[in-house]
Amino acid sequence: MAARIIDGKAIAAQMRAELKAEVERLKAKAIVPGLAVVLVGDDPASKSYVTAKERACEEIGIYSDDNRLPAETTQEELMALVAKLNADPRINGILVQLPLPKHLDEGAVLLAIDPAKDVDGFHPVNVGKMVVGEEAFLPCTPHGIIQLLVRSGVKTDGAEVVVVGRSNIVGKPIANMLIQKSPTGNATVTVCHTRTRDLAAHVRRADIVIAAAGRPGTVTADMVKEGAVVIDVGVNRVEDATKKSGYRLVGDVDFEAVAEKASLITPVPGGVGPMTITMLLYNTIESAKRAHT
Ligand code: L34
Repeated sequence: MAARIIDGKAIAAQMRAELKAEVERLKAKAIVPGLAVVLVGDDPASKSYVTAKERACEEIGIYSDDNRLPAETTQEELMALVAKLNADPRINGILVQLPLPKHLDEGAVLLAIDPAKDVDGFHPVNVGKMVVGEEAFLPCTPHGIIQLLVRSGVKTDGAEVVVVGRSNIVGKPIANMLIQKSPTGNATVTVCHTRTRDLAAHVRRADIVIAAAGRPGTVTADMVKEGAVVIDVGVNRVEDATKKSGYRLVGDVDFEAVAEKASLITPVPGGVGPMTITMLLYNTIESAKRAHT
């Protein structure tokens, strides 16, 4: 079987058009959603994601407040900025791009963000609400994956899902979302990680594979069941002298070979990445609506 491509860029563009119309409706009621973006240091990948997030805000009419701090920023300075943004009524969402430089305490920063402005869904209050199935901001990457599945007609009810990776940003939340008793859940989920004994044996059973290990070549064609749906969350920069930038992006999946066996597959770039940004816009608009009801 040759896979159909799940075009994340196209699905993201369609959702952003819907969100733009929603922002216009809010503006007619004098509500302007606002997102504060915080980047500490100058990691090139983080810089490009943050810039893309700000540009996406502009495109759909969300006010964006850019906060770029030097790598030497202290914990106290960062905590003071978060406190200021918590108190600013123009700001409905606060995004602190991860990872932070090593000398900073990530957990303490995430805990300091007002849960009502935590549009990344990383505050323990929102994580806990998600786990027990209460309404909460859902983390953007897994939320984007759910949207890709829904909008591609993939049913999760009763499906065997194998998640490869157990990060707080992707693996843990997507596994939780997919086991919820809900129309976008009801899956049987296995989470694999670096200590899993026989990765291939698990992945071979999957109707849906979610590769979020952060390592190229993690999922190879021999591991994938004929007709499986493959979602590639990896965004790995590998050196490539033929590119102007000196690198190219690859996912965690051996795309060419796996595409021969899968029924549906996401590309990298142009798969999950654009949806992550789109769900951040979605959550910011939701937050603005909640602030005004
Ligand atoms: N706080 N930190 C916080 N929230 C997040 O949701 C993120 N994440 C991850 C890293 N740290 C974070 C992102 O924003 C990963 N991530 C992210 C966002 C966007 C893209 C990839 C990862 C993206 O747009 N990817 C494009 C290619 C971009 C490029 O050319 O470099 C794509 O098509 O996949």
